[in-house]
Parts: sequence; C-alpha cells; structure tokens
Amino acid sequence: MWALPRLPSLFQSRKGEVDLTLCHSERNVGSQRQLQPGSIGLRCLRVLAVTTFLTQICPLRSARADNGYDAWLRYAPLTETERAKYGSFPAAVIVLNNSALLHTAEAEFIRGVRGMLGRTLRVEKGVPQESSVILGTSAELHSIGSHLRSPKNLSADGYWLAKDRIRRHDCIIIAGSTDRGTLYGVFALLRKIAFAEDLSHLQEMQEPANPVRWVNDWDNLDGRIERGYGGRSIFFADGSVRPDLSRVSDYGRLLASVGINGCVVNNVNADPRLLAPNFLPQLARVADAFRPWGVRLGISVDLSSPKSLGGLDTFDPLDPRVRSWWKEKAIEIDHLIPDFAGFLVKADSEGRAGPSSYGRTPADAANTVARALQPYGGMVMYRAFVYDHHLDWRNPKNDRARAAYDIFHPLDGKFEDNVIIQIKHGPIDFQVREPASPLLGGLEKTSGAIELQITQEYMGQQRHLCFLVPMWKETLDFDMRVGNHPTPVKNIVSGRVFHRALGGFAGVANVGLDANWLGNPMAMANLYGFARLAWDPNLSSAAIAYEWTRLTLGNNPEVDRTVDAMLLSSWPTYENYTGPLGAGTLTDILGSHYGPGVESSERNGWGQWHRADHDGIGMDRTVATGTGYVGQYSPEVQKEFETLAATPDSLLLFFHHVSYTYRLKSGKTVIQHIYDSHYEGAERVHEFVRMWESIRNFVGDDERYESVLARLKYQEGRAIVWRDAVCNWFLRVSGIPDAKSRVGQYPNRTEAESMQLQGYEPVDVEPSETASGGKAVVCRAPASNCAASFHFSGAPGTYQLNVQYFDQNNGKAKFRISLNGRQLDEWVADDTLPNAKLGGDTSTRRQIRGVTLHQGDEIRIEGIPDGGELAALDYLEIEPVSK
Ligand code: GCV
Repeated sequence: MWALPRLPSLFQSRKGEVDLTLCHSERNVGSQRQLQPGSIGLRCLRVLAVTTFLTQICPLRSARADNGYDAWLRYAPLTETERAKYGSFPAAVIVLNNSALLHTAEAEFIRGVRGMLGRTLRVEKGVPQESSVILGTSAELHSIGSHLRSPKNLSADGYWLAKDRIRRHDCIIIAGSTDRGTLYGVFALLRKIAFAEDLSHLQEMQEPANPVRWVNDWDNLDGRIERGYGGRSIFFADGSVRPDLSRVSDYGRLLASVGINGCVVNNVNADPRLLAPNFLPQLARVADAFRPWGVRLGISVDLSSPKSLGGLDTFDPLDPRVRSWWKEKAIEIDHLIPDFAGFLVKADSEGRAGPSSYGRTPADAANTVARALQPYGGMVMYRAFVYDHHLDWRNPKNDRARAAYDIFHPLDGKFEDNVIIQIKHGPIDFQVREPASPLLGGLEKTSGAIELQITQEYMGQQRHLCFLVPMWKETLDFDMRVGNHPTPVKNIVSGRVFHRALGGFAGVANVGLDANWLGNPMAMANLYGFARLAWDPNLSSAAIAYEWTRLTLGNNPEVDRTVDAMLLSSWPTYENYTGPLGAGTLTDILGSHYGPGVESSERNGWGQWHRADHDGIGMDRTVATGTGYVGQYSPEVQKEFETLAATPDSLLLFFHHVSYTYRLKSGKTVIQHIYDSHYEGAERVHEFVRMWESIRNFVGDDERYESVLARLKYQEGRAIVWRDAVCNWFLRVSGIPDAKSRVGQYPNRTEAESMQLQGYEPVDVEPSETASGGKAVVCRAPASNCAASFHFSGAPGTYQLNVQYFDQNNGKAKFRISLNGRQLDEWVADDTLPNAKLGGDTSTRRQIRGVTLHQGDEIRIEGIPDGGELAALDYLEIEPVSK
C-alpha cells in the first residue's frame, strides 16, 4: 500500500522510542526542573502518551507546536531563572493618550508580558500610584512628571526607553516622538525581555536611520503572487480584496514590530483596475487593517491608467487632461485613505507602458503623478528598473547594467521633492552577487531608496537556506567615494550625504497565506533582517542573525551558535554552488529563475549575459575595452574595477572577460575555482543538515524542526544538481578537466538507463547537463507501473542510497525502492516545483540512510506515473557511509 511520508508524532522519535526532547527541554524551564529521580520530568516520562497530562501538568516550552505564524513574535515563556530577573517588574501599565496606535501598543505590551513573564498587567490611568510602565509620546510625559525628558529631541518614529522614578515609584518609560514611535518602543522593550536582558539600568534612545522603510508585495488581484513562494495573496482573491483581512492585520503587526512604516500591496506589474472607483473602497479596508500598526498603505500603478481605465485617448504625462485625471484620482484616494503612503511606479520596463511612448522622460511621468499626491502627503516611488529587454546580444558594447544610470543620472534634480527613485541594489536584477548600482551614487539632487529583494527569486526560492543580510550589507557599506569622500550607500539612501529629506529602503517581501508567511520558517530571517537594516544599517549581520535566532528559536546557546553559523555562511554557500566570481546566478533566466541553466542567459535580448564560450567567460565592462559601465562610478571606484589586477576575485567576471586559465588572486585558475567552489558549496549544505540535526533536542518543536530538516535535505540534493550541471557544462565548453578528477566522474552512480528496465524507457534531457549522462528513464503509457533494477557489485558494507528522480509539478508519481524484495522506502513526488519538465528545476534526491549491502543484492526502484508526471529516474548513487 502506498502511503505519504508521515512526520513522526510528537511522542514518537525517529527510532520509535519515547521522545526525550520533551523532557529534555524541561531543563530550559528552570534549574529546579532538572530530571531528578522522582521529579516531574521523570514522572512525565512514564506517562508520555497522555497528551492532556503533558499539556496541563508539564507546561513545557516545546510542547507548543509552532508552525511559524508568530515568527519572531512568539513571546515564549522565559525560563524560571530568566523570569527571576523580572521579580520587581511593574504590575500596571499607564497609557497617556487615547489614540488607536497607543491602544495597539498597550494590548501588545500586555500580550508580550503575559506570554514571557506569565503576568497580566493592569491598565491604569493618570499619574502612577505604584511602580508602572508608562506608554506615551515624549511630549505627553510632562503631564506626569516635569523632569521626564528624553535625552534629546527624537526624530520621527524614534523612541526612548528608560527606568526612572516617578512620584517615588520605579517606572519604566516607553516614550516615542509620535504614537508610532511609542509602538516601536513597546516592541523594542519586549525584545529585551525575550532576550532576558537586565532592565535595572534601562536607558536607550533609538531613531530610524531611514524615513522610508517600506515593503513591496507583488500580489496580483487574482491572488497569485509574482515571485512569491509562500502561498497565495493575503490581500487579494478572485479579482477583489479578500473579505477576511485578519492576516493583513497580523502582517501589519509583524511589520510594525521591526519598524516598517509602509506597504505597497500589489504587483509592480500593476493592474489598472486597482484605481477603479469601485476598487478604491476595497483598498481602504486594507489601509484600515494596517492603520492600528502604523503601516501606511501604498499601491503600484500602471501609468497607462488614464487611458486604459479613465477612457482618455492618451496617457501622455504632459497632457493637461492626464494631469487632471491623476489629480482627481488623488482626491478620491485621499477621501477614502487619508494617510495614503503613495504610488510605486514601474514604467518602460519589461513591457510596461511608460512615458517613452510619448517621447517623455521618467521625470515628466513621476512629476505628474507626484504633483497630484503632493497636497495629501503622498510619495511617488519611481523605479529605476528601466531597461530594454530586446538588446542586441551580438554587439559587445551593449550592456543592460548601464541602463539605470544612463537614464536617470541626466535627470538628477528634475524630480519633485516627493519623488523617490527606487533603485535595485545591483545594476542587473537581484543576482547572487552584483556590485552596488552606480546610480546609488549618481543622484545628488534627487531622493533615492534602495530596493532589496527579500523573496528569494534568484536565491533558491525559499527552498534553499540563504540569509541575505550579509549580501545586503556589502552593498550598504559599498563606498561610492562621491567627491573623494567616504560615501557608503547606506548614508546616501538615508538622505544624510546629500541632505535629502526623504529616502530609505524598499524590500520585496511577497509574503503569502502559508502559515509561516514565506514558505520556510528560516526565510523569515530575511524579512526580519531587512527591516532591522532599514532601521539601522550599521547593525552587523551577526547581531541580526543572533537576534532573529533567539526570538524565533529561543535562548539556548547551542541553538544560537549553530543556527547563526548556518545563517551567516548560507549566502556564500549558495553563491558557491550557483554562480561564483560575479558571473551572476547561472540559472534558467528565461523560465523559473530556479534551477541551473547556464546557457539560458546567452544569445537573447535580456542582457543577463556572462559571455561564457570555449575560450573564456565574463563581461568586459571596462572603459578601455568594454561597455564603459565602469565609467559610471566615481573615479576612485573606477580604479577598483577598471583593471584586472585591482578587481576582487568575487566580482571578476562581472567586470572582465578572462580565459579559463586566468589565475585568480587566490592562485587558482578560473576554471578550477568554478569546479572547486561548486564542490565546496555542496559539501557545506551537507554540513548544514548535520548541524541542524545536532540541535534537534534543543530546537524543541517537532513540526518546525522537521519542516526545516526536510528543506535542508532537499537543498543538500539540489546543491549536487547545481554542482553537477554547472561543472559539466563548463567541462564540456572549456574542455579543461577538473584537476581533482571529480567532474564527470561518478564511480558510485548507476545510471537509470543502464539498469534492467521494465516498462521504463530512456529519454534525452535538455539541457543535457541537468541530468546525469544527459538521460533519464520515464514510465509512459501504456505502462502504468515501471521498474528499474540491478545487482550490487561493490564491497559489502553500510551505504546511503541516493535516488535521483524528477519531481514534475503536473502529477503525483509514486516511487518505491526495495532490496532483495524487501521494501526500504516509498514516497510520493508531490512537490510543487516550478516546472513540469524533466531538468534542472525538477531533479530531486531521496536519501535512504544506513542500508547494509552485500554483493549480488538486487536493488529495485519502482515508479507509478500520475497525470503528466512520468515517475522519471535519473540515477542511483550508492554512497559509502564514512566511518
Ligand atoms: C515584477 C525581475 C523579475 C520580475 C519582476 C521584475 C521587476 O525581472 O523576474 O518578476 O517583475 O524583476 O523587478 O520589476
């Protein structure tokens, strides 16, 4: 009988024994709860099967299933030792005004304290009559004590946390410059409690570095999300705003907890219907759901709306009728959404309508819309992602990377004050490594924001662990050397360098209806990290990883150490097995942007070229001999990239075309680096699995533990798919063998097409490097049940069996593997990978650990196709288990 793989139950470990995790985590609860003879812990062990007993008598941290919904806002109970630090914590909370935001702040504070300290605070009014927590704006503090003053005037959204005596009572003050600042202060204090920090000398002031801290969600009105990997839209379904917006409100809470103050809710490839008179009231409901959390609503607009929706015969931004149309629209919106944040615009890009249709500039378009919003405080975020995707690839001087600077730099100073140019962090498109976009240093009289992508479009689509904060930090710290002065990108976008009132961060989040928002609990570290950097770009990657891990997985030092190490090395690891040396993510750029597809970048107009051929690889972007892109940077930065000698290895192929035998600063040749880095990357993912398994007993939640483990094991197999596809492609094209004799040589593999086949037939896979030996076997009608078998001829011993198969998304094929007729494993290929074809997107690995084999044993793999999915097999690898 076929059965879906089941997660072990809460009370059963993988070995089928009683799971000690539950009582192990009891040690977290406090020293008096060590497993002593006769202790509650041991008594628990005896009756583990009784759920009610466990939940009622043993209030264990880990007994609470965690599906990731609460993300970093779990407010999990502190241990007794940790709680002891809060013995004198106030029992009352006083709120100094009646605004909706402060009600939110009050309720959140009570919720957090109840969760972590197990106490329910009383709500009081007026001056404190006992030790209390005071919530209000700094201006309101005077009403309860004239001496209460924050150390300096706080800027917008800033807050002050302090311990002070008011009327002889010890009080904790949470005072914002505004109500929103107070709410941020509440979340900050709750974080401190979650970290079990000592509050006896509390004195801290925080101000956001950036006025604009927005997320963008690329949701379509039908509920699909462009480049979203966490389920369908929380905002829209079937062409309307969803009736139930409770998820939106919870999203607002998550965003507010880390200081995000705006959210654009629809795809930048915008649907004009959003601006229709009958749609705007629906959007007002979304704004209502966000408002208690201080998150302002923004929307993406299609610049052709005056024509496509408004019935005009033009959308020329300089036409007076078009200007009036936008003005009327702004009035309509303001009427319904008085705190409307503004419009996000993608125009003249990837087929979107734009001002170029009328020979107008982006400044003409942005200003028309911005003037309409000006009276109501709205902004226009105009994206610099404007480029021609029909570039002639034969012309070596053509270069998509030049586009943003070439188009926007000449317009500097021509934009209204409420226009912000939203600039992707690199000049191409969220590749695994790019230099900072030169446009970030190229606008001195125009406000700018950096666009970062939280959703992992090119970074493994949430199926791979890839913590992006270290990558973002490289861009934020990139010194543009404007005017020969230190001008890191972070200080340009904040407005500090060029004294701009506006500026900041926009992050493409794309959360969805999946319980854990992004489809993988670990991916939430990127949403958290984005927001923390938007607040303070000087925070280190390690500090952010540490915060996130503790808030999400608890204060266990072993967990922190292990998870932080995994997070912090995950981006370089991903880079190693996907696209090293600045070549870009070597993925299928014409399709899913997911699996390997080295050649897909070439010979088309999209301009994501790496120019790899028989002789060498890389884009020559120098001024001397290349596209001239390097000339878009300041003279000092040009010196870093114009010559081969100065360019760092990590970006070599972004700036230069070199032969495969070119020697890097590391001493390796380019080709050997490509081979080695892919092997190192895949090996590191293997370690990630072991690292996660090592903290199993401390993570303390089976559901979350298992879901992360499943993802990591999947990634382990995928890193090998990437490694083999990329290395084999370069071996074939360069003709240079791997000095370590690994590429193209797989002694432990048996190709499916060379096994004894019953019903299965061999097929070619395209591109050929995405299947071992370029071939697979498929089970096609009239066969409805196929098998591939062979006899083991290696040395007797214990092995891991790796079955490489294809998990197409157009069916749920079933597989079973047996040894001498005894079933070892069975599974259903029911993943929803982004392809229905055999190839780099769908190649997947199933591991069966600890199998004892003897010479002559028969190994048989059976497959039952389903729908369009043909139970395709690539190979079986019999891997000796290292001692
Ligand atoms: C919303 C890339 C993505 C597109 C995205 C575009 C953009 O090209 O693949 O899905 O479109 O960037 O940022 O506008």
